[in-house]
Amino acid sequence: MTTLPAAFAADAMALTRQVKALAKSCGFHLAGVTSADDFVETERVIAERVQAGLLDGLPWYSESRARRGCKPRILLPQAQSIISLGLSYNVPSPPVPEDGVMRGRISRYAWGRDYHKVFEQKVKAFTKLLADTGARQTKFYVDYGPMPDRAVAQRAGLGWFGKNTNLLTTGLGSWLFLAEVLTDLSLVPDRPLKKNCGKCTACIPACPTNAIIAPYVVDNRRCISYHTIENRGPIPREMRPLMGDWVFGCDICQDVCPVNEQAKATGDGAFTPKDAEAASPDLIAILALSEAEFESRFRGSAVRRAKRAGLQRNACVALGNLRDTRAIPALTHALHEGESLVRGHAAWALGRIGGDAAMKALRQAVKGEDDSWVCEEIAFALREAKA
Ligand code: B12
Ligand code: SF4
Ligand code: SF4
Repeated sequence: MTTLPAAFAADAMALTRQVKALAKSCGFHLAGVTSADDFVETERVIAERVQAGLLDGLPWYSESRARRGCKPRILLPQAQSIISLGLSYNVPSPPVPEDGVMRGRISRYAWGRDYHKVFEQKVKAFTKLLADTGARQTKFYVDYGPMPDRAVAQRAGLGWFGKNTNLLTTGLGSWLFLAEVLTDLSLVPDRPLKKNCGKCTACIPACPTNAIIAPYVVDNRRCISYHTIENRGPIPREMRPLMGDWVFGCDICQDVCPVNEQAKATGDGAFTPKDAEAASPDLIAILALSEAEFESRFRGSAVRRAKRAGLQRNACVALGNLRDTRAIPALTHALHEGESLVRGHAAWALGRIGGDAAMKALRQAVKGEDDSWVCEEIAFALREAKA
């Protein structure tokens, strides 16, 4: 009788090792296990942040959805274990062409194929293999699920919370996508790592918009990543000058992180940019994209999420921040031809560049403009250009 638990534990350990080996064979860089117990502390933290408005702007991110995501057995009643999976996207950076073209920046995670698709393919292959080990029930989430991916990964020992809120890992840094598989298999949980950021605070002052309002707390409404990807409306005027040349996402709080200096550039090949444009796009060319051209250029890429008007809005802001008079003709064209969202931001960019040509374009545009918000942007831009 007394040998049974030991035998059971040995079996569970062997199964856990087998499951992790299967995850590696499917191309995942990291795999860890945690129990299917509730994420009590995470639920508390998330509810507090939602109530404080720190996740405002994300209509799909509700408190009730997040609370559900912290209770794995609501998602899969038979769940015994959660397998946390990490996939590195740290591929070598393409050199920025030195051709004098006005370029924006796309964050590293979106240089190659859309990670949701890459992850889904790999996770599906993995869950098939899990079934062969005896799993009868599995359910997986890739980013867009209700589960708190970082908290799952932290508890499964993949890494630790950075003060920029990203999950940091030894060897791969924070350049890592996360997903999880809930399963009825009884696996041996990993222990959370005992690591932390120590005295480092580099990411906090490096954030140009002060979005990291305290260690481990990001205010979504101030984050460039939110504004360039998720925000479907105008970018608040006070944020625009702080956004630099980012047109999709932002990597600053990860670029300055010393843990990332040690990160191996061995990310999945699917994330390799096909050319320099995929990381540093020509901003004028973005402004000129038709809907069909946008679709064909960004098919299979995460950048599609911003939609054409959102990306062109972002290109206007980046051009305004570059303050290069060569952008005036393209911005003037956008001021007449674009959707109202783009017209308003083109006006702002012209006001920021300033000078006679920009003023002339703004004065002419106001005559034919019938959208009150765009008129307001033009009036503001004219005041800026004069100043
Ligand atoms: C909403 C969201 C966003 C929002 C809000 C970001 C945020 N920090 O909350 C926006 C649009 C701004 C965003 C941006 C980005 N995101 Co995002 N995003 C998410 C999403 C969908 C939910 C995150 C969430 O629940 N936030 C709520 C807050 C409360 O949780 P949290 O910030 O993670 O905080 C945790 C810790 O800080 C910790 N904590 C809190 N207090 C304390 C106190 C102490 C002392 C300690 C130790 C810990 C601690 O507990 C919290 C809960 O786990 C997840 C996917 C998912 N389903 O989980 C992806 C996810 C977090 N994003 C991801 C990525 C890659 C990004 C970007 C890097 C993309 C980019 N380059 O532009 C940026 C990074 C910006 C940043 N500094 O966070 C990855 C992160 C991978 C990683 N290694 O961490 C995820 C996991 C997607 C994925 N499946 O791979 N994102
Ligand atoms: S992603 Fe950019 S804007 Fe957002 S917290 Fe990090 S540095 Fe700040
Ligand atoms: S920059 Fe420093 S404080 Fe910020 S996440 Fe990295 S190690 Fe932590």
